[in-house]
Amino acid sequence: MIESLIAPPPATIAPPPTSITPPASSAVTEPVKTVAPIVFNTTIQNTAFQDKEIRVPVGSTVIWTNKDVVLHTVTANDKKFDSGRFGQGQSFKYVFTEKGIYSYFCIPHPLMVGKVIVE
Ligand SMILES: [Cu+2]
Repeated sequence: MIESLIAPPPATIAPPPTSITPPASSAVTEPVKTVAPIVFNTTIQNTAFQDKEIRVPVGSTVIWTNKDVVLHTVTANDKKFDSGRFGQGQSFKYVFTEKGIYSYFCIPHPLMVGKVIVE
């Protein structure tokens, strides 16, 4: 038995997408508060992060400067950033482009901890 091939139906042309209208209740909009990013300088001294909690607006840069003679790191718990070991007088900087809470520690001294809160 030979079945004749049935030709596929002609491709239908999709209707143009309907334009999305904004909701009518958009008259009251909350003002968007934007806080300009800052540069926050902090130090590592006496085997401790001197600012345990740093609160900055999104887009801000945090600069850690090591005042100790021993090497330290600034390492995010989730490894999102890691300075590597850096010595006295050296700095590490990181730009926080996303809101969130960033907990970090020092690899040679795991009891050294701190966090950056980006708002
Ligand atoms: Cu350390």
